[in-house]
Amino acid sequence: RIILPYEKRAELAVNPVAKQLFTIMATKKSNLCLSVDLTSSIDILDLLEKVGEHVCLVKTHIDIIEDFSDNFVTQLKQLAQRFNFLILEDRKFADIGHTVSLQYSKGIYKIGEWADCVTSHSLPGDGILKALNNAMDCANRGVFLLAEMSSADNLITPDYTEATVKMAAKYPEAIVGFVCQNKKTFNEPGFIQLTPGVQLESSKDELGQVYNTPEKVILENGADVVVVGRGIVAAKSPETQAVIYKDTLWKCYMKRISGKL
Ligand code: UP6
Repeated sequence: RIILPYEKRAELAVNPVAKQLFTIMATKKSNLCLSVDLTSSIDILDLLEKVGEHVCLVKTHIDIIEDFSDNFVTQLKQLAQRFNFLILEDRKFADIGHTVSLQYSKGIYKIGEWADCVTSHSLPGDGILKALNNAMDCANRGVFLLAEMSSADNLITPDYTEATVKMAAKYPEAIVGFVCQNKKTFNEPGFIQLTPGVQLESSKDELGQVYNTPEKVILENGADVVVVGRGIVAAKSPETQAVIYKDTLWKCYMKRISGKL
C-alpha cells in the first residue's frame, strides 16, 4: 500500500471523498492536514486565508468555537472551494447509532451539511457505521474510523484495532480511511491513513499527547495524510511554518514512493 502513489490509490478508492482527497494531495503536492483548534471563528478564517493553499485537508472541532454561526460555515466552505481543500469534522462519534445519526444531522452544527468527512470511534459496534452510512445517503461524504490513538496509555488494544478494520470492511463505500499510527493497521490501498501527533521534533505535551517526526510517521509508520495542530497554529508565523511542514511531509512521501527507504 505505502509505496503506491496517491494518483494510483485514487483509482483504487471506493469512497468518493477518499478519491477526492488522494487527487487533491497529488494536485497540490500536499499531504498536510491542518488541525485548526482555535476557539474564535475569525481566527480560524484568518489562518485559513494564509495557509489554505498549502493544505489538502482542514480538520475542525466545531464544538470548541465560541462564536459559531451559519455564516462561519458559509465562509469556511468558500475557502475550501477557493483553495481546493476538504473539511474533516473531528467529532469522534462514539454513541449508539440512533444518537449518532441525530448528532450528525441535527443540533446547532448540522455537521452533515458541510463536513466532507467526519471521525468516528468503532467502540459502539457497527450500528454506528450503519447510522452514518444512512445519514450520508450517497452524498459526497465519508468516515475516518479511529483504529488507534496518539495519546500515551490509551486503552486501545491490538485486538480492538483489528476488529475496527474488520468492521470497516462491512461498509467500504462509507469509509475514507483510518485514524491510526501504524502501517500494519490495514492493507487496503484505497483507504487513507490519517495520522495525528506530529511535530518537527519528537516530544510530548503535558496532557498525554505524543509527537513523532514527519520522517517517522511517513517513512516508518505509513501515514498518508499527516495532522498538525499546534506545530503550526501556535507558531510565530503559522504561514511560514505551514510551508515548512508541507515541504518536509511531501519530501518524505516522495522518498517513500521512490522505494529507496
Ligand atoms: N487527535 C490526536 N490524536 C488522536 C486523534 N485525534 O491528537 O489519536 C486530534 C486532536 C487534535 C489534533 O483532537 O485536534 O489531532 C492534534 O493536535 P496537536 O497537533 O495540536 O497535538
